Amino acid sequence: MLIKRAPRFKASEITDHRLYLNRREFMLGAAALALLPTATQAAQASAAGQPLAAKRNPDYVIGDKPTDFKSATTYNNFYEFGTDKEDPARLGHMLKPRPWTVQVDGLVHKPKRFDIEEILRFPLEERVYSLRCVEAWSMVIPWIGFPLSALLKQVEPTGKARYVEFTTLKDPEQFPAQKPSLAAFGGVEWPYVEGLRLDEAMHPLALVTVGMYGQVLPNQNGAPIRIVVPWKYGFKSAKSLVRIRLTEEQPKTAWEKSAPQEYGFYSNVNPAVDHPRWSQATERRIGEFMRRKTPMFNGYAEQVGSLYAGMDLKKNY
Ligand SMILES: Nc1nc2c(c(=O)[nH]1)N[C@H]1C(S)=C(S)[C@@H](COP(=O)(O)O)O[C@H]1N2
Ligand SMILES: [Mo]
Repeated sequence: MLIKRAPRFKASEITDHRLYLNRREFMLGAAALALLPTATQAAQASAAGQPLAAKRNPDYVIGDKPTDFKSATTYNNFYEFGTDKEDPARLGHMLKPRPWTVQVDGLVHKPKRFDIEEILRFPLEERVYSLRCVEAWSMVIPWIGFPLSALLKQVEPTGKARYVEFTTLKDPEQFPAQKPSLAAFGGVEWPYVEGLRLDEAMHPLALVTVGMYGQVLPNQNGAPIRIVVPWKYGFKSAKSLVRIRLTEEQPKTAWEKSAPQEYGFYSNVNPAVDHPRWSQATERRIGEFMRRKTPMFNGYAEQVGSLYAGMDLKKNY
């Protein structure tokens, strides 16, 4: 039998967001980040690595084998630490996930600042979702969290609320790539902002996430609290959140601001709509050799398709 060897790396896999940097800016940024200390002792204010109990919810477990923990925690996109995949694991110790609060406000009857300890008292469950990055690779991760709808119900959105905006911490002391000298590093304006329509946010698949692989969320994966929206490209799943705001207007997301022709508000996983610089028809599952076909809505077409009934998904990419 003739086995056709696929090239190990296709151009599509190395043309990532960092092409946005002009070369000089990128080199300067990378050099500055390289001078920072690597992880000292683990004894930071961080709870990362501690076990976190959660019962698996079989209704939300895909059959695919989870990616190994090492890959899921050393191959990350978290531009606040730099644009290289290894930067978040190397510099993640600079983030202090305790103490931490999340402000949930905007168009709600009961705005509230949640302490992270209070967030951890929501009934936690384990769910296995794949995360499909817009760069055409994916991982399968056993997340721990609870439906975003449970959090939103507590603050009681008003009748005017139509969108939910998610904001990541802005603190250059903890996120080295936010240093003013590295402003616009990675092409992103800080803080990192993402958004969902309210009905998307209320969908049972949308998960407030505080852990993975039976542990408290590692810093490089968005400690202490992030969202995971499995039917959308990975960048919608914003990390290290400090604010969740209900709005009437569609939020302006960080990626829309930096490259509107490439990253729209919806960003549903859609193999039929190519990224302007590469195909989205297939993906490289980290740890596998053959590429896989990417399914519509990352495999959740049956569950989420009705949210987009009648919409032109080529226009609303
Ligand atoms: N605040 C913030 N959130 C972020 C990002 C980021 O750069 N900053 N990167 C996004 C992208 S592009 C992806 S693919 C996922 C990666 O999540 P993981 O590292 O836990 O796999 O996080 C998303 N959330
Ligand atoms: Mo991504």
